Order: sequence, then structure tokens, then C-alpha cells
Amino acid sequence: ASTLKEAVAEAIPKKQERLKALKAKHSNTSLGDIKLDNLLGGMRGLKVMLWEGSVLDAERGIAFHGKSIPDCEKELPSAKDLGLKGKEMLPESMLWLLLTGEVPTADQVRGLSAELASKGKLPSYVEKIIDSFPKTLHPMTQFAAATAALNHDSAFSAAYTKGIKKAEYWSPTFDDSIDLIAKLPAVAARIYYNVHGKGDGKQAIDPNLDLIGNFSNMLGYGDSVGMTDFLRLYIAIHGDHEGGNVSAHTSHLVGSALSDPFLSYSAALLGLAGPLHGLANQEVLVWFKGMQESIGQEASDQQIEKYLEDTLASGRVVPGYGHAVLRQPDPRFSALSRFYEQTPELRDQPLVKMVQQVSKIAPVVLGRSNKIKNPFPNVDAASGAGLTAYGMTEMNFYTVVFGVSRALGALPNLVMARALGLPIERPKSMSIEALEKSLK
Ligand code: FAM
Repeated sequence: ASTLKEAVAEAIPKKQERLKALKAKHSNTSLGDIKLDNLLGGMRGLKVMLWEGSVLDAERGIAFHGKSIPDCEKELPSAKDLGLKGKEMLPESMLWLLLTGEVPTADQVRGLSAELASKGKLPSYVEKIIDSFPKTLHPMTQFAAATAALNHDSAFSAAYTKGIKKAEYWSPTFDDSIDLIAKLPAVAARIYYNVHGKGDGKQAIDPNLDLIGNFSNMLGYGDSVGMTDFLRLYIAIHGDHEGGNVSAHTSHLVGSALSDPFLSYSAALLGLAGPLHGLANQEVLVWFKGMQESIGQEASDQQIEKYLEDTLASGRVVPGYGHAVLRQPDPRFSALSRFYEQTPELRDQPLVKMVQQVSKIAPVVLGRSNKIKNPFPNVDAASGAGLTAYGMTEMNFYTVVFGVSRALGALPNLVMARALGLPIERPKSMSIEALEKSLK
């Protein structure tokens, strides 16, 4: 296959066959019990969703079609492989892997980057909508609203209105998904320009650059190879984290009603805006700023330990630590930490140094609490420090960068859900009385 769509079209029949065989043999086989604790505990651990792109193991962390982040860093075509300035793996390579399960060639990635560049320009009505927002409206609210408004030209909506066979739903869903992934950087950059005054204000696109090379230019960081490369790594590893996290789960649910990818991903962004989910990277920086004000830029381990204990004692969470599934340090944290170690201009930056220092102390302090199931760092413990160190100090924009990335997982999730004929979701809700009756 030379295009991503051809590669997806080739991969779908095999998946459909395997699912059919599984269904034929195991439709009535139990996948485990559902306890009241699951119903009251946010459905933790319930095997009730299907998504091919990644599976999260509590000990090993995320695996994308079985590949760990270090595997991806070795195998996925990088900026270096494409002759671009920088060395990190490209988000386009991750998108190809997530959708097809295959590692793309450098040529296939080059073609995908060119396709995304050709579809990256925003329609002027969306530019006007973004420009109409007050600067004080949170960038995530602006991001979600502009994303929904892009559905004016949705291929899926048009096809559905005209009449389309269920077996073909995946095709316009794919078209809308690629179109949206191509446009998210310009939406994000226009918001950044309006709210924080940085970037070219025109979201210019160079057809010979990769998605994030262009995104970095639009944001005004294009002349920093370090920042552009950091954004490539950041966006590649934040793309997908199984199907049950709030943002991917939301778009999966909304998409199951056949709302088009623009509406589905807009809903995902609103979930990502939550403090316990995507906004945690902003919360982490707020927490670090508070700590630095209180104990200084360079602090001893003891001072940091005390500050962590005070945070817990005040009933607040330590943002960037813990996870609903992980029970080990988040491999996404480890990848960013590796980047910091390998990048001289970052390694000795006070905030980066403190992030690394806290990552050794916090697990000990959080580990003393018997209620915290995972005392280790998640990706948010490290993600903001790099952005700040490279000059993106506007914390309320961090989750927007996360939102540009999460589309790499959430939108392929929609394509595969339609390709596999997954129905509208409708779990059962119970009342306390109904529970009392059924549990007596
Ligand atoms: N600091 C303080 N308390 C924590 C904690 C932390 N980092 N992580 C968990 N706990 C508490 C949690 O609040 C709960 O206390 P209560 O019973 O009093 O409510 C208890 O420990 C059991 O929680 P858990 O089972 O260990 O974790 P959950 O599955 O309930 O929640 C998180 C998972 C991620 C929401 C939770 O660890 C947290 O709030 N972390 C801080 C916020 C954060 O970093 N979120 C970003 C997660 C990241 F992966 C992402 O989605 N971007």
C-alpha cells in the first residue's frame, strides 16, 4: 500500500475475520464478574470495550500493537529518517502504526506528511469563530468549540445524509479523521496566537515539512530544533493510551451514535480538559511553581519530601503521580525523562532538574499512604517541564498540545469501531433501590 487509506483497507478484512471467529466461538463466554465496587468505582478494569491500537498493562505500561515506547523509538520512522532537522520519531509514523498495526516505511510517512500539509489550512469561517473568542476563555474551551465547528464539511455527515451502507461507514470516518488531524495544529496555533500573542498568526504551512515541523513553526518555535523535536516525541507518545481513558472513551461513545469525527473529538477534548485527566499537566506546573515559591528553585530532598507531605495532608492530590491502571512508572514519563537526560540545553534547567528530583522522592512519600494504589509518576509529571524550558510558559495551553496529540489515538479508534461494526453504546444504569432488590 502506498497510502494510509489503502493500508487501512487492507488491514480491515483480516480484523473483521478474527472478530467474527471470536464471536462465533465465545459470544456467551464470560469476561469476568461485575461487582458493586466496579459500578461505584468508575468501571475500573471492566473489559467492556474493543480497541486495537494499544493495550495498557499495569506493570509494563502501554504497548501499541504490542510495541513498547522504546520499541517504537527504535522502529518508527523519525525526523532523521526523513532527512528533517531533529531525531525523534514522527507522530505520522505512530498514526500509521495505530491504524494499521504495521510500521510504515519512510516513504509512506513522507507521503502522509505531505497529505496532512495539503489539508492543514483552516476554512475562514473557523478562523473567524476562533478570533471571536474572548482571550480569557480557556484555550481548551476554544479548542473544542472550533473542532466541533469544523464539521461543516464532514464527509461522514454528508455520506450518511445521502445514504451509505454500514460496511462503508469507516471510509468517510477515515477521511474526516485525517482532515481533522491535519487541521488541529492550525486551530491550536491560532488560539495560541490570539491568547498569548506568539507564532506567525497566519498558521503558514510548508508542504515539505512534517506535521509537527509545521506546528512548531506556527507556534513560533520553528527555529528551535530542540523544541520541535520535543513536540514530536511529546505528541507521538500522548496519542493513545488504550480506549478507556476519559478522552478516548468519550469520542468512542459519541461516535457510536454516528456523530461525525469532528463532533466526537470535540467531546473528547472537553473530557481532556478535566483536572484529573489532560489538565493534570497544567496542574503539575502550578504545583511546581507553588513549591518553588515556597522552598526555592534549588531545594534539598528533605524540603521536597516535606512539601509533598504537606500537599497530601491538605487533602490535595499530587498532580502527575498515580494512575487508574498503571502500577509502575509511566513509560511515557520515562521517555520524556530520557529526552531531558540526553538534551544538554534541558538537563541542567532548574525546573527539569527538580522534576527529576521529585520523581525519586514522591514515590516514597506517596508509597507510605495505603490508599494510593500507584505512587509512581505518570506522563504529566514530566510533560510541562520541557515545554516551559523551551519557552512555552503559558500553562493553560499545555492541554491543547495534549489535545493535538490525543487525536492520533481517538480518531483511529472511531475508524476501527465503524469498520468492525460496533453498535451504539448503552450500558445499564441502576438505582440504589434496584440494587437493593437485586443484591438482597
Ligand atoms: N495524590 C494524592 N492522592 C492520590 C493520588 C495522588 N497523586 N493518586 C491517587 N490518590 C488517591 C485518590 O485520590 C484516592 O483517594 P480517595 O479515596 O480519598 O478519593 C485514592 O488515592 C485511591 O486512588 P487510586 O485508586 O490510587 O487512583 P484513581 O484510579 O482513583 O485515580 C488518578 C487515578 C490519575 C485520577 C489519580 O492518581 C490522581 O488524581 N492523580 C493526580 C492527577 C493526575 O496526575 N492525573 C493525570 C493522569 C494522567 F494519566 C492523565 O490522564 N493525563
